[in-house]
Amino acid sequence: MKIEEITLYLISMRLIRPFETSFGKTFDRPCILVKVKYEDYEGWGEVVAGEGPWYSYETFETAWYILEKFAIPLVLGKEIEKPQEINKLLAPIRGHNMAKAGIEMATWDLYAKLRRRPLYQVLGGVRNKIESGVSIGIQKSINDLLKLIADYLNEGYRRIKIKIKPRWDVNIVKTIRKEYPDIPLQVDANAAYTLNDLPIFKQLDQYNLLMIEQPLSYTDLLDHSILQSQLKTPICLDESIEHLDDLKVAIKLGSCKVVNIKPGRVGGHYNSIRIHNLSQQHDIANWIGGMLETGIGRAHNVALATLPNIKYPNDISASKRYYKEDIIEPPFELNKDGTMNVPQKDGIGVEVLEDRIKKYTVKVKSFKI
Ligand code: OSB
Ligand code: MG
Repeated sequence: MKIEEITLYLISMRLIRPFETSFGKTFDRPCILVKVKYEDYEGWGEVVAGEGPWYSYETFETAWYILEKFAIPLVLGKEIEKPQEINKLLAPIRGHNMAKAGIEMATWDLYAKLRRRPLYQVLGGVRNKIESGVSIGIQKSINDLLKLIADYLNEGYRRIKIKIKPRWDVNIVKTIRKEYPDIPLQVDANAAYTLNDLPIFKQLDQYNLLMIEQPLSYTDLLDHSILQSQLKTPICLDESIEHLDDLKVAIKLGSCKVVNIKPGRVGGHYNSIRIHNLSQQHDIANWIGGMLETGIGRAHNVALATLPNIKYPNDISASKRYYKEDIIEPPFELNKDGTMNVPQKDGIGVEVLEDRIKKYTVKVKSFKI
């Protein structure tokens, strides 16, 4: 196959509820959608870079620039047999994984549609339902947080993750545990602490948390290994693992026991699978993280969540937990038991609603051979 045309759409989606983490608050989710075409087939991908360089250095504007100026010229019109080859074509570009992942994942969707198979099977998935958890941002008050937790548990979500930051941590967890001694609960610090905060982690360690996600700096695998050696709660790395090489170091140092995989963060499905496989060989459990994706990115995440070493509920929630209307049909819904069905149609398995995309489009550009 050959990518004959690529279209980029910059869209902006209003979140049902602003999402606050230790690095800031998001009201509107900007995102770039990528459509690739070959003959009568199309594949869709999503670039998860946000408004500012907070979660990673990429933003939707740097991603657009890298795509238009460097990535698209490297792939357009090249004969490829498998989507893995997109990785090689894009290798001259250092970093910018989210920009690369947009094209790479769209190519996987295209490839699966050409082969007339659902994406999850092409990726090596082994289940047709996945487990859903929910990630709850920092709230105005602990009461607001408790109310949201009650609602989400009612809907069936299998695990609650809360965002923490200095002074919104031990007390919050303590209060939640008073009300819910046994629910699967985890915290995500988005790199807001240092080793000087060891006493805070020692306290968090007493609350039977499923894991503590990205407590320390996004570049510091060494300090994570020191922290992990002092805690019984597993550390889960998110921001720190951008490459397979990061995982190799983390394994050698003992920096974590769990790795969340976000295909955008690591450059797409192929790198996600490689990180998954190396994790599996070293008894590091995986689950799939989220970046407040639209239905397109969500469909890709659902497909990845069917891989065998996915051992915890994922940050893959129902469409309506994020957006009033999704840009795909049918929207992703939660089963009463907290699982989500994996689409069984070809490719990402959901219909992309181009009319709806138009409604949210800020900018669009097509590139042809
Ligand atoms: O660290 O997991 C994170 C959203 C934006 C940026 C970083 C993170 C998140 C989430 C949201 O936790 C998970 C979701 O999409 O439901
Ligand atoms: Mg995280």
